[in-house]
Amino acid sequence: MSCVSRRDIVAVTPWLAPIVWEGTFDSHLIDNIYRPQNITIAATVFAVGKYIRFLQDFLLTAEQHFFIGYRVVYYVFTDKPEEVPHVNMANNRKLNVVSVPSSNRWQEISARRMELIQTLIEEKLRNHADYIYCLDVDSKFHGPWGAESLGHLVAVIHPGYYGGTRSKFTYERRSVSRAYIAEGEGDFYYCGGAFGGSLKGVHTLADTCRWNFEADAAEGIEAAWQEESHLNRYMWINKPTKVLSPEYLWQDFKPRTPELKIIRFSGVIKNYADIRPN
Ligand code: UD2
Repeated sequence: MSCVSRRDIVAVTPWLAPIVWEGTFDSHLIDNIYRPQNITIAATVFAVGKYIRFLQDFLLTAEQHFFIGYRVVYYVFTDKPEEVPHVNMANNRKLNVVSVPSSNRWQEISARRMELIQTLIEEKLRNHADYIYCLDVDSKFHGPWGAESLGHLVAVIHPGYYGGTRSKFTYERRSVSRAYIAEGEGDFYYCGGAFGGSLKGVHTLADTCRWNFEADAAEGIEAAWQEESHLNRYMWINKPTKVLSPEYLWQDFKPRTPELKIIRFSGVIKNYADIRPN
């Protein structure tokens, strides 16, 4: 058994959900549970406008590290289907392209993801996938991300806030927004760049966040961090059944801290002025 105990991190939430860190699980044992179930994992990734440039590295590295040995179907949402790179994939893995309109506001691109994920689950995934992970494209895999991450509702602790105090979390603080979290409330600050779970778990999340986002928009309100704010509100009310440590979404510009024995997935350094539509 490759599992060792860790004393330097917290590995369980107060509502008794595991917090997954390297050294807290035995991947061989977990694979023995999930491989016989013949599950399919869907992965969504948005590559709209200039973000198409990140897709090749995302896919190449996912093919080295993301659910290796499992059936994986990528859904790439893009306004540039002709620029989707060809990446060789194992037999049990494939890629589908979904065309979406271009947008002049980056906030809208990131925010519409919930609606598109909801529709994808309703129209394409039911009976075709068991779990779904929704990932930022401006990122690369560096280490294994596998079945240890599976759960009904899975959130990733944002790398910028895992050590900090709750008062510093950038939750939406205006009570007029449906993403509102009051001072003194909230558990972790989760990232919008990676989340997932069972189809049912993610469908309810996407549906709720979309509804709240649109109801806010109808009143002229945009939450501080768009869908990330709505996701944080959702995860506070509906506790995730599994929480992934920042190993599952680090940021390349951040110096690695001692708790981090491995980086599995991480956001690349980017120049916002260069890649966002405005
Ligand atoms: C944070 C979140 C991101 C999202 C955003 C709030 C992390 C690490 N990142 O990142 O997930 O919650 O805040 O809105 O948690 N995209 C395009 N084209 C664009 C703009 C965005 O395809 O022109 C897609 C793309 O998949 C990208 C994602 O939207 O990865 C998020 O946008 P971002 O990376 O610019 O957001 P960022 O880094 O500020």
